Amino acid sequence: MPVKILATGDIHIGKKSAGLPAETEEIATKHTWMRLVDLAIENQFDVLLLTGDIVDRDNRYFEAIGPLQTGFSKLKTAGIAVFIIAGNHDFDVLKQVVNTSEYDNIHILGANGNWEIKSFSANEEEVRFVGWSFPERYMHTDPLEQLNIKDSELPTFGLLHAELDTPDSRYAPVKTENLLSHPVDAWILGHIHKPSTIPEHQPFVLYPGSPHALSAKEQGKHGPLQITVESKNNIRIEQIPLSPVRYETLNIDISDARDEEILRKVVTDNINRCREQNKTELGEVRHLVFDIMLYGEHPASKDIEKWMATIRDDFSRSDDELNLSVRKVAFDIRPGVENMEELAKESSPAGLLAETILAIQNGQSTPLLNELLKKWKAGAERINNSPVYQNLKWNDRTINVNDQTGKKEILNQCKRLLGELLNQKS
Ligand SMILES: [Mn+2]
Repeated sequence: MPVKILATGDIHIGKKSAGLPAETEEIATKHTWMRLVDLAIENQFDVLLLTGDIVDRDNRYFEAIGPLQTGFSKLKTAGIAVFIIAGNHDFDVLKQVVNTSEYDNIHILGANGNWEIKSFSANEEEVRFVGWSFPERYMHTDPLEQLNIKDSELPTFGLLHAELDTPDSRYAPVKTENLLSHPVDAWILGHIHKPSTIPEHQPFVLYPGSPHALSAKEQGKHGPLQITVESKNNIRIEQIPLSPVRYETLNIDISDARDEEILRKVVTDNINRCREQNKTELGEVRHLVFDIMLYGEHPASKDIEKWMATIRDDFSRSDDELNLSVRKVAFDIRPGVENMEELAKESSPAGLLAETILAIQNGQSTPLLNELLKKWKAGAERINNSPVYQNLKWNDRTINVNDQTGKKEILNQCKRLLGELLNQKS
């Protein structure tokens, strides 16, 4: 029988999600904590791992103590073990909230910044947990320098609240390569609220992220990790969507929105598509919050802004159990040109830009376009070869220097410039 582990961090009990039109009970993280406890019990997990910042520093005593103790008691009754490390937010408060003599199922690992390793057995399988807790609010050095563990036959999980590959971080700067140098099968980290994608390779290095999205910076799916340990070489990890709030950004091309009705349809279609694409992950979501970026080319950008204000007001409607809302609308609209061919005949700067745009769109060339392309290529090569950018190369961040990429860039710039020129005229 496998060992079933539920892992999460950064619950920040005491906080609630920002940017919602109305305050409802479930947007407070303490409710997500209780749902997490219920999930662990209902799905018969053996262990709950908590990777720090469970309690938010600003609200650490009043709001957190009640729910935490209720949750820990329920877990104890259900026979579920809890392994916790402290983060920068709760380095001082956890010890006070968790009286470990009262809860023998709860283990705070690595108190006072000393690494600690504990083994745990369930279903005739044994695993190891190794962890380190923040000793104070800031930690400027890499805690891994103090870690010394021996290889083992047992599946080993590392718990650490830290910031990866950010040398000047105040929050335990850790190099990924140092994580990989220890005999650990999966590193479960805390501090970063955005869940990291789960890599295929081992050892695993992952941020479960916050189980409850707190702001528009924390987009997409949020929830704890389910870790199924069959053996040292067979560890399966999947994320369970649990957050009651989900933030999404929609980029919508409004170039064809001639009137308010069409704009409304374009926006609604995009929202419905987003819901459709993510429908398997929306079961627990009660608030779906959108940031909408309208872009494109339109002869009357002021109209678009006016129409969108009405649509936004009409928009917040609730259907079933899912509340939809728009947190923010942004515009990047270039005034379109009614007759580009006519304009291209003019010898003005606007005419030259129009001619260049048409040439790119029709796959033709002009002396100006050739000249621009040559300059773009030289500039792009210079950037690619600049020592400043060498470090980014591993990430495929170099510019693809070819005609197609160049023309696309030039087309965008010509359109933007033409928009600005025509705007000045009116
Ligand atoms: Mn933190």
